[in-house]
Amino acid sequence: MSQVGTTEVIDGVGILTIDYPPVNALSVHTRRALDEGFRQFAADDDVKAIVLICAGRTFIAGADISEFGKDMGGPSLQDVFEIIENGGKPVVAAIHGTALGGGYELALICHYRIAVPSAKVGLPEVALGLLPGAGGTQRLPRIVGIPAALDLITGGAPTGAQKALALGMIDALAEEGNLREGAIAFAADLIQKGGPLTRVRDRQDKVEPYRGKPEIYSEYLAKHARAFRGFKAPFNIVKAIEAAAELPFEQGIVRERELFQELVTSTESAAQRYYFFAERQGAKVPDFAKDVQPLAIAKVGVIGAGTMGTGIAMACLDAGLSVTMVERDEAALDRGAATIADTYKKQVERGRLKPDVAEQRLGKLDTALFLDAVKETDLIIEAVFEDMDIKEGLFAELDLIAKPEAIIASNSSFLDLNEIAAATSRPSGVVGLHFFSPANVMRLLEIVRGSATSDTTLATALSFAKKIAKVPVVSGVGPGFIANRVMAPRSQQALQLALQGPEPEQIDQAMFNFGFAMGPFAMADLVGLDVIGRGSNERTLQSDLIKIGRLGQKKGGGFYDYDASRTATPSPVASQVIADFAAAKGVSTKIELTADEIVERLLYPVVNECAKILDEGIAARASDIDVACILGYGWPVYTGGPMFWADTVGLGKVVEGLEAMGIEPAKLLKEKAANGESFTRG
Ligand code: 3H9
Repeated sequence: MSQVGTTEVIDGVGILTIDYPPVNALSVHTRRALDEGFRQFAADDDVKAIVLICAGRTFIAGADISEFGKDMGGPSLQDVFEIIENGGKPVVAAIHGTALGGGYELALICHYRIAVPSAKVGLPEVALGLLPGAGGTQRLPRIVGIPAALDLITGGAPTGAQKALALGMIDALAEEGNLREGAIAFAADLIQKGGPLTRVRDRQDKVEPYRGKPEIYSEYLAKHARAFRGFKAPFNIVKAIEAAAELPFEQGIVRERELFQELVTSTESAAQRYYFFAERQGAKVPDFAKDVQPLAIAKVGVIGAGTMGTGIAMACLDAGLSVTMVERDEAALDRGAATIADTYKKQVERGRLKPDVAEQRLGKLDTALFLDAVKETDLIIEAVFEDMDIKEGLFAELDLIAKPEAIIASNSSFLDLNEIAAATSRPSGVVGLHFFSPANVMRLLEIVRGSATSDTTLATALSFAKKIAKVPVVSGVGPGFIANRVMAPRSQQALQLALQGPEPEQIDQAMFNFGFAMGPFAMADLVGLDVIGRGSNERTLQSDLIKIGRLGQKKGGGFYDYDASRTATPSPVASQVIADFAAAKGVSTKIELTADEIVERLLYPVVNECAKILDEGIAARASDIDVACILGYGWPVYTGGPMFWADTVGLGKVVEGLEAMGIEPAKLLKEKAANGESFTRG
């Protein structure tokens, strides 16, 4: 027996324990251990029933994602499934942690599933641009029916044990902490009862009512058109589930296999699998001592009760932390506190939050008008007006008030963190925590590492990010840090292009088609032209629009005209302002571009900025930039982010495109293109 699997027999129950850290993924080693274990039990006449259980933090969390696209070797999943399903002995999957993807598909092959109440089960392959390719699309509908299977598999979210029991996804609950005993007792009971074995594949009752109803699938796709846009996997998932209703099981499996194969070889899935690991890389800082212990954070001080301050406060409250929110202006403080209370109230009304949990969270919020109130907090996050003098003054004050070991963080989105830190006597305890708005919703947290930020401070910032369920990306100090800096050229290029002929709606449409939720002009109108242009005295296209009261959606017009329900239509007034501005700037060349050319004009310069930021060491890895753009700017995940996308396009082509636009390609970009290298592959 390999080290990954151990077997033992207790009173006729064979117990196979899989131990392959960290998540017992179905690697070649795990498959081998399963194959050997089940063969051994099949040959052992003393074994009348089998329990499959896992050691460590979780049941099998799926296929080994790092194996896709490689020669897998060893027994296939199909081989393993065959001996479990048709081995003639009842098999009970004993689930703790998360039984996901291939792990839950394996549990579906077993004749019974028992789980502890804290366990979760599900088929999350859609997030990797895949579909469950080991029978999940054929077996789950046979348990839960077609409509539920559509939601569960295209949504991908894991289902908690209680709900899973109600849906039939598991058969029984074991006592928390007593899974092994519970599963053995369950198996012993099966031996006693005897009787024929039930296989999920043979069940028809849940799919029969949906047979011959193709409209179910077309209506489902139409209903979710917005969410599925640009992705490949949801469409193949729907086709596979339709096959579960329409085809005999064996043929359904063949169809699933074809549809899986299409996905696993697609660029979209490669991008999404890359992104899975990229997200987890962010917390691993390359030049950083591994054994540094983070400080404990229980109480957080938030300075500023504006949009950012209240969002940050809620992100902390949501994670069970105590928050003291300070604002010098009483009315602003009251407004901020009311916003928080109101947000929780709405979440309760929508059934997203239990009333007692909302109350607990609000119970952990203190408000104060004086900075002194944060003197006991472990972490202080400043979210005041973006002005260096104000920040320096505040940090000098906080330095005197805060506990010596407290960490003081700035939420500034572009100011120099080293300068801010220098206003204190403890620059090693100062770090940037750049949240994206709304801070309680957006998952990205840029952690800005100043030149004096200590490893302990950085480790604490990283563990704080995990605590509040954010994805951290560490950035060096530089204007705009990572996401804002690399995405800035997209807007600049859009504004320039608009002077040369293409209308804002044509440019926005090209960005929408690429996969962004909206283009730069629609985005500017949403945020407000006055907010975007703040701090600049130059004459710009935006300042010309502002001058005539076109501040964006809130004023009924910006780059677009808006009706009362804020629906946008192209604006002849804005077009005239653009034409006048172009004339004033002496731009007379008029060009016509295709949507693809617009994408190149707007996004190649983004790639160029990414290369610069990587070369400067502001970002440690190309994947960190991709994560920042995907989570901070809604860059479509199925393209993998700007760096992965540039590799897909070909760096030589990007260099040529930039040169044709009269933009000097970054040194690193040119080098990589010349050497045939990539940013993200291999
Ligand atoms: C599939 O099953 C296809 C099938 O239909 C079969 C087709 C034939 N593989 O997230 P964490 C690593 S597709 C390889 O930080 P947590 C992860 O990279 C798969 N590695 O922990 C990390 O490594 P490191 C369907 C994996 O406690 C470490 O484990 N399954 C895999 O926050 C810890 O991960 C999924 O999509 C994997 N499958 O969350 C589930 N999973 O320490 C994907 C994890 O070096 N996994 N790693 O950075 C998850 O959702 C979470 O990892 C889980 C644990 C909830 C399990």
